[in-house]
Amino acid sequence: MRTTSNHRFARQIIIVGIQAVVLCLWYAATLLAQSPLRYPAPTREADDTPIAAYKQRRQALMATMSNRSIAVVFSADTRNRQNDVEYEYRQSSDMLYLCGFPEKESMLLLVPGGMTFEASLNAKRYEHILFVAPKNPQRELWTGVQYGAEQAQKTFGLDTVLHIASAQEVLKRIAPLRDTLYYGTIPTATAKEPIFGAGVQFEQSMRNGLREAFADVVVKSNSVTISRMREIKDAEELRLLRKAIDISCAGHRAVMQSAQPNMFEYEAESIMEGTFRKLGAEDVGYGSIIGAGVNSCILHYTSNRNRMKKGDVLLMDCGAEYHGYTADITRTIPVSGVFSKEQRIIYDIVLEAQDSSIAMCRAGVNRNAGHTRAVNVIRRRLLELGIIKNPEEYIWYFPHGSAHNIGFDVHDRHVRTVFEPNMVTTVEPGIYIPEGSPCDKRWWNIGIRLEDDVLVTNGEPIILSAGLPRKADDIEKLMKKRK
Ligand SMILES: [Mn+2]
Repeated sequence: MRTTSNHRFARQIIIVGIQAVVLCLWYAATLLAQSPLRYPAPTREADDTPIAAYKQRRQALMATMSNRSIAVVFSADTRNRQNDVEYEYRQSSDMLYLCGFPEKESMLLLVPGGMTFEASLNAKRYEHILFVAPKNPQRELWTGVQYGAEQAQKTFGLDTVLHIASAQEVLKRIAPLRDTLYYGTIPTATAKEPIFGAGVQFEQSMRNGLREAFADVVVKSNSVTISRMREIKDAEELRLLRKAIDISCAGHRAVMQSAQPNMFEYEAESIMEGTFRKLGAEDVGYGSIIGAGVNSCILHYTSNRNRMKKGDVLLMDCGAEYHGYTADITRTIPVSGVFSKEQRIIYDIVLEAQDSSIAMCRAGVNRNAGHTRAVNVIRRRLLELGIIKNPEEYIWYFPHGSAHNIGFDVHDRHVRTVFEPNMVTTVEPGIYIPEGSPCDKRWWNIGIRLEDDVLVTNGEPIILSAGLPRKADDIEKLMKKRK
């Protein structure tokens, strides 16, 4: 008898306890939802791309489309680092190019000729439509201010800005009236599950979904068309790219003026990237490659954890990102301040290869011509030095291509095979001879790459990174001024 009533009593206590906890949580949630905290809208930096330039680019893209088509452009996904930590968000390059809107969970819809949202005859027509995440004070408290639809429309000059939740509905309204739906680069096209390696094809499944929803509409990617536009830089792009390049040159210069034997590669990295940040760069355009000694022979060495020794060369392939645009610059310097005889010989070959390649960055020239020239120089010189016995062995020591576009991406997509004015390409030959290579060991552990960013014009190529010493003598001269 007694035990049953004890039981009943204990159960009652538990129930009351649970009710109290639920009540407290409910109260806290209610209070939080009524939080009076509000953040000011985000602002754009004064020197960022003018809104008119985005509009011009969108109109240029729409000029490639018929009035029977529409196009969607996606924002980037967030990338998970581990557990509940995400990598810092960076907008997709196509969104940055076409509207500059920086937030996740957004989408651009282009409707040549426009669409209406009302039945009336003189209803307003919308061509440039942006979808954004709604403003949410709880989210803003944790991860920063958001534009929200209203402010985004004021700031980015689109015809209208709607909530991302309405995107499907709007597509259902307009797509059946058109014959083609273009989509741009999709943020995560494929993924692999870890055991059987089966690919998850997001692009495929999105396309299938669209084809099912809009049976009579042709669904295809126009990311090549957008890349083709991005390949020729407009005046605003050149201005910001130059800024990214100038900042990057300053970073390289700062390391040249402070590198010392016994320093760690990561100390050089901190000087490089610290300078980028100090000069206003938001980020690096790619992981900094800073390798001394044998690490100079690893093309994409990014751990940067080793100590540099007196006789080493230090290879630095680093570029700052400024307002979305990235530079891509490589210099190789002697840790001691003076190149050894062998290092100097290899350095001058790479410089000769680079010079002969840069000379080919001209409108009308095939973009492989420069690389062919660089190969010819390096092959001939390596044969002369007896480092290779057979001409084709050059590939052991110069195993990569030596030119690519830069812009929003450090490797901007190539579409044209022939140079045109206002393309910006890198020129980056290199020679890498790690320890154990089948040649005289006096050449071992010399890895040298030189990379500059070159603007193609109607006349002479312009080396945008020319402000940074490129000749061995000039590097040694600058390094003499070290503290
Ligand atoms: Mn490069």
